[in-house]
Amino acid sequence: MRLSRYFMPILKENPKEAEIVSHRLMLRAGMIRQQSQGIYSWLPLGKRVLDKVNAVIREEQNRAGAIELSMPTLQSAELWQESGRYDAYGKEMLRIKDRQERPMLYGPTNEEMVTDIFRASVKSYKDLPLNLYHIQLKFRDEIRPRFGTMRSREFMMKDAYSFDLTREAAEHSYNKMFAAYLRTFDRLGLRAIPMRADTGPIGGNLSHEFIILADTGESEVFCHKDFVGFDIPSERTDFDSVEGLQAIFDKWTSLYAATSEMHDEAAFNAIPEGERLSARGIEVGHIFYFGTKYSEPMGAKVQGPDGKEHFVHMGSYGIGPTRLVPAIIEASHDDNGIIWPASVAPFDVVVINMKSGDEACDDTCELIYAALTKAGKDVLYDDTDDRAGTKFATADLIGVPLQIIAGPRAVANGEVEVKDRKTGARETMTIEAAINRFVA
Ligand code: 5CA
Repeated sequence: MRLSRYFMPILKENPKEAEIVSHRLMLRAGMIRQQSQGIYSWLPLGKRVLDKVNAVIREEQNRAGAIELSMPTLQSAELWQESGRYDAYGKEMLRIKDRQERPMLYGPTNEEMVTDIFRASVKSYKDLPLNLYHIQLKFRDEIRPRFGTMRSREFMMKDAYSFDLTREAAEHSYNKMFAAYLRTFDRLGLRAIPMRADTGPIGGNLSHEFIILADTGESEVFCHKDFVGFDIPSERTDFDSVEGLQAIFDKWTSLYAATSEMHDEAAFNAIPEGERLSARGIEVGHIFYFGTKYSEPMGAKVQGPDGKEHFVHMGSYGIGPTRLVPAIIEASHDDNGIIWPASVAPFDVVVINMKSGDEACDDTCELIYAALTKAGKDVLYDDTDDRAGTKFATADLIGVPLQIIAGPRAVANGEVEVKDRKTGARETMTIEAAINRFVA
């Protein structure tokens, strides 16, 4: 991508409305734009990051055996009357009428709709377990939308829904998502700690929130310090192994960890003082087991091996991609801007032409840009007429992990500089070596 032809509206000034660093940096880097309160457009740079976050989420959901589909944002009120949640959900739900005056709503979550899909087609225990997910916009009319896309009214959610014949089988499904979440957040460069949590309007009695520790987090959390060093389930994890996944779950729930709603002061104080962690956190994922809460009122049942009909045991599993993007920034930035982990960086590398119009600089940059693009890298080429200082500041602000800097003096020697955004380390090397570093 040539920056001269891209759309990346950088802000020079710090936006006054932004209270936390991620919101400030997302606005300054031209990633998002607020359209009305708590409703955002994702501009091209932000969209690239969001897509990469979703790609990681998708890979790990698929690895754990979940199957992707796509459900609509608008739902009919009838489904929610069946489950009994239409009235219970309250003002957070945006209620709409169509031209026939039929009550509709903009989905805040999809338990009812997915249960409807399930009951229409699945009739036998032989088709279980089943886990269906989508990555879709949701709307919740939050009382206090704030911090940009961290808590917005329209937001994106990956929501998965599992169906099993028995409670035991449903617990295995729960453990699959539990392990998949640990892997997902780790690949996004985050350390997420599963904490016992309140189930709120989703319901049920088994639930964990996945929390990133951050001073700007909205939740108050309490846990054992050792979580910070726990091993993440490997790529070779066998998601069909009941014992293997139970062992992961048991390990990760063996120490105290709870959000303030579930906090047990006595249990926390039983931890030796130096090993207690009382901090603030960002909830990036939330998983629930709620048994037959939806399957019973909505009649979602299958024939079991005993020939009888059984209401299915269900769970639901949410991740907030549009919250994860600012959460990653909260965890990874410095005074100059964002520092993206490679897994979600909008571009792999930015090529900075320090003197656009200078023939040698132009030729060198074009050569590198073409070679890296051909090698399948996402390359941003800063070919604008801006001053070198402005280009450096922009590259640092948008947080691309590596920069290739081509200035007249180095280029005259057949060399360029490669800068690591995170460490600031710079290395001068031949043009060929710079290309090989990315292609190899
Ligand atoms: N149906 C269940 C799980 S699929 C559910 O709705 N769970 S939830 O309410 O906990 O939301 C799941 C995730 O969505 C949260 O962990 C959070 O990451 C994200 N999320 C929820 N509300 C918002 C919001 N207002 N803005 C941004 N992200 C949100």
